[in-house]
Amino acid sequence: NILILGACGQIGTELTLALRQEYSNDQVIASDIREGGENLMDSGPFEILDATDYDALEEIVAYYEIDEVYLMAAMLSATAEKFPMRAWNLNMNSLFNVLNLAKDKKISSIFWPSSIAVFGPNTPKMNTPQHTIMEPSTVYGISKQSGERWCNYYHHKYGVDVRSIRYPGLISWKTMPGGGTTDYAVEIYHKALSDGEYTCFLKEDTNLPMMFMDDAIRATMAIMKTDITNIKERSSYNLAAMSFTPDQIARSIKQSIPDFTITYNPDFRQRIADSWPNSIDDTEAKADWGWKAEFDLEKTTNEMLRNLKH
Ligand code: VAH
Repeated sequence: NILILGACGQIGTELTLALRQEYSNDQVIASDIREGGENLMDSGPFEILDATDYDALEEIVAYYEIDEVYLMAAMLSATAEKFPMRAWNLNMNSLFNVLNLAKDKKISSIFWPSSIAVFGPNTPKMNTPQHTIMEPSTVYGISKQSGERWCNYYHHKYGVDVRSIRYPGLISWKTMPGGGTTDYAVEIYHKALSDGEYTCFLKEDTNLPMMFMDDAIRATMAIMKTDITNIKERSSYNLAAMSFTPDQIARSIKQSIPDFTITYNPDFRQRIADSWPNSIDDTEAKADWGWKAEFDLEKTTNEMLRNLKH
């Protein structure tokens, strides 16, 4: 059976629903520190669970006979800057809990999300390669870079089958994101429909790697399904779909909502965004497990506005 930690989050919600489509509802146990939306709660087993509580986690793994864990619980980049020690505790101790369950053969495989946040100000910004300098300047980025090192260590030392993807900024409509720097790219669609205008907390030319959630979910399920011999990167895989600036996403929205206006009022998140790459080279994900993105900015905007209109 499958257990998702952080099932109420931006990725966790859609991942749970997608896995319940793929497998049977009762095989996919959702858990989070708090309850989620009814579509999540009504579609299968749910447990209130603190991912940093090893004993509680071990009990749920035994009770539901879990063999695969998706660890989607984390504190994201903006919030982590406000609460560094809480972010480190959540992001790292939840990872140690699942890695140690696998080391002790209590579960058989793990998915753990990394992020483009592992890259820092002196990482090459264009077509950032899989292997390059990584000096993250955010708490979140430090936790993700350290998490990658631990995943790689547990695989090579204990044979743990942990697989990981460096997600770009993710755009989705089913659940609001929580505390990320790329959240502007979700908020802008909601505000365009509700207010016809949006004040963006990043500068208009801030070019960031982004991905529509359907692509991210498909990649996550693909990497977990592919034959273990295809997984060559045991830190985390670069993954790419598109890159755009606030100005470009605003223009794509104006195609459907001509009167939409955007203004810019950069805040502390600008410095976080400026430390990240502009675009990502995902040659290895393409070569090792056949990755191919399907959503560009135009398709993303159409999907977001179509689904948010109701
Ligand atoms: C964040 N959405 O903004 C996350 C993600 C690359 C960005 O890690 O923190």
